[in-house]
Amino acid sequence: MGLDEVTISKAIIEDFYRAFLEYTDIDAGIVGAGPSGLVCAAYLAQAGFRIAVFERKLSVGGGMWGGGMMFPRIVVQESALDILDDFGIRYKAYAPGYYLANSVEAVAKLAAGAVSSGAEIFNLMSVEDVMIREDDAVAGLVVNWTAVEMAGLHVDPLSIKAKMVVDATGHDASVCRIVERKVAGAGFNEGKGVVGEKSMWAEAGEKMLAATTREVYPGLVVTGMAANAVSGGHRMGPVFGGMLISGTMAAELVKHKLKERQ
Ligand code: 48F
Repeated sequence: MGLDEVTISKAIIEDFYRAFLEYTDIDAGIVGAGPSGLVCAAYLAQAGFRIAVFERKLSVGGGMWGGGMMFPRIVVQESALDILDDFGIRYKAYAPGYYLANSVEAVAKLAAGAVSSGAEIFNLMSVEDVMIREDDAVAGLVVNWTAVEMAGLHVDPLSIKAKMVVDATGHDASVCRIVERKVAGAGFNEGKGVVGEKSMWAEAGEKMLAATTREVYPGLVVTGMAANAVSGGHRMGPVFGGMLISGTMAAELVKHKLKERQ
């Protein structure tokens, strides 16, 4: 049988539009497909929720791809090994309490885990705004093609209704910054706004994540480095246990909120 280019085009267009339509009304929208966002998406989708991940870049994985200074290795602490096991990511012991994994394998398996659990990843899409409703809660995301943003084209975005939103945008904490900027007098983050992250201190940053991963505004949970950036936690460099655990915690918080509303 021959190959027909129009059939190939139709297959791609039809299936993508079906998915895009299906995900205009979701349980949770995860912004950012770095490690914390992917883990969060995978566990929520596994629990049966309709989950979409919006990633600005062509590639998923955020800051995990590049390992440490482009050496494609990451360090993971013992406390997060069960998450590596869940995703089938291999690791080896390096020193007591320190484990090593290949960053390319880790990203590939986190993404595969999220997708095969049922989450839909929309790459090349940037979240440029949120929807806030009368009850002063985040009620959705406003998205556009990253190419539109990069080219500075004047093209209006489209909106996605989401019961919960997760800011997993890393150091930028970009969703939280949008809420801070646009919701006048919202008292965002207990009135402090986005504090910004502090300098490198892996241990302190890791400890803070347990407290900084939280619902910072009604309907908006923050995870990963974005969580520390919002609350003034330290950056941590290429040690990823905290990011993975924070993604798990965010998934639990979102699950709890969604179940309350059922
Ligand atoms: O930065 P990123 O990997 O966030 P993370 O999950 O992990 C942080 C670590 O990679 C590392 C670290 C470990 O100690 O410090 O930095 O917290 O992934 C964030 C993703 O969000 C995307 C961005 O392209 C990246 O892939 N992103 C950021 N802003 C937007 C966005 C936006 N407005 N819309 C869509 N995607």
